[in-house]
Amino acid sequence: MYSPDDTIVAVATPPGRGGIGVVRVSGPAAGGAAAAVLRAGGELQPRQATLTSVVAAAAPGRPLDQVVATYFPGPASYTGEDVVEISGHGSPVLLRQIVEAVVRAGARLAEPGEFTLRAFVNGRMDLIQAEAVADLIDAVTPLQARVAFDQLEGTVTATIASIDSALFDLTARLEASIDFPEEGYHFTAAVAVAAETRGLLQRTQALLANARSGRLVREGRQVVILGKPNVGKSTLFNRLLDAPRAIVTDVPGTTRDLLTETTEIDGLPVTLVDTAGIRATADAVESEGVARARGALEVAAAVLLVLDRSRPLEGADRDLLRETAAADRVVVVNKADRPARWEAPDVPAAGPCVTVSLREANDLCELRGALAEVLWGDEPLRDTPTLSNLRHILLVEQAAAALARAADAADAAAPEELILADLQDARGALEEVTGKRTAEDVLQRIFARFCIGK
Ligand SMILES: Nc1nc2c(ncn2[C@@H]2O[C@H](COP(=O)(O)OP(=O)(O)OP(=O)(O)O)[C@@H](O)[C@H]2O)c(=O)[nH]1
Ligand SMILES: [Mg+2]
Repeated sequence: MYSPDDTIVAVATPPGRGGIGVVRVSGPAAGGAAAAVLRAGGELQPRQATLTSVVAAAAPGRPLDQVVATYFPGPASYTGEDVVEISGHGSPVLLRQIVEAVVRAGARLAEPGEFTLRAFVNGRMDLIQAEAVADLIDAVTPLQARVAFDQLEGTVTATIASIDSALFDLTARLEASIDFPEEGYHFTAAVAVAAETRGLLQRTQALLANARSGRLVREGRQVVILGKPNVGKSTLFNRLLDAPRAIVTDVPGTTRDLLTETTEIDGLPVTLVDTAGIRATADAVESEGVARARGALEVAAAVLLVLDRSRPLEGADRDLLRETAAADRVVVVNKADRPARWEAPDVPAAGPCVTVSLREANDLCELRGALAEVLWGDEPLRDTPTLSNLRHILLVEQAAAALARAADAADAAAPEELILADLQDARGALEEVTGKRTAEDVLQRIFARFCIGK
């Protein structure tokens, strides 16, 4: 990995123009680099915003911009190192010049996620919290942000750390028993080991109990909109997104490709996929679109099947009803503003069926409700789930399995070595969650998800 001796710099605010833009500098030479580019007239006072100007190394006489600079001395900074934040006007050109000036003063450009990586390496946060930073920044719903923030605050960290330290204690006693065999279970009795292990297993399982809803909050669900051409799929897509994202025309076969957008339903992220109307066609582009629509059905969590009530129900509609019968599905009977050619009960459809007019201004409450019901039913989403990241969930599951094995072994009064091996597996898995022992390639993969400046 990168050397911690380097001092790194990057623009920390998003690309584009804004009221302000922040350049972040971190590392042993942060203070020196800042002094070289700022005209602060003396050292920056720790944690005090200083109004000053920034100059380019090439032309020290002419300020580039007026800025506010703040110095956070390590170790009590975001990265644990000396950090200087320079807030200038949010112009990409200016911010680039400030970064350049800092680089000339001895820093190098930061890699993606390197500030947070350093915070992790310096023990300012564990891996759960570092990953929560990325989740918090990426959150698209308030619930996602809340779950991520809870993790950043250390809820999961604290639970795992306390299970891990109890495990450490238990393994230490078992190791002592092994080291002094003549004493037998002197340091800890087999029944006590079994009871303690079951207690830890329970706590681990409690952590997993709402992981399903945690994953749901973090990852959301994909919903594919299917139907014959011209039934109003793209109209539905736009209505649910509240934006005219897809082209809507009265020409059947308007949509050719898959369109994907994320929205929220009930505070949870839903990725909607608009598709080409399904029909047999000689047009090469359209038939590729139809193939993609069918492909989308295979990966989606649920289907919105749109039917047009103002036209007779055809074989193609019935085929689609049959093809999607096994899926989690809401049948949307559209164009209710026009004379009906058939009624909803004529549809041999299992599951919810909602009659609407997507063209009229209505709130789609019933449809959203039916979709929410199909997607997460009575999943308890109102309590903030703790685990949400699949990497964490899989490792905690591994720990739970190892604890269960250890408890069974202890029940059967198996040799201490066997029990110990399982307990150590459990510890290994838990410590991989927090990053206490995590392979470098795993770290690299995690931090590659970040943008530069985070
Ligand atoms: N009267 C009426 N027309 C509607 C309604 N919903 C959609 N339409 C019209 O139906 C036509 C087709 O709508 P689209 O949303 O493009 O249909 P689609 O299913 O995406 O069509 P393709 O992309 O061709 O498969 C457009 O002219 C819409 O304005 C409705 O509730 N009532
Ligand atoms: Mg369309």
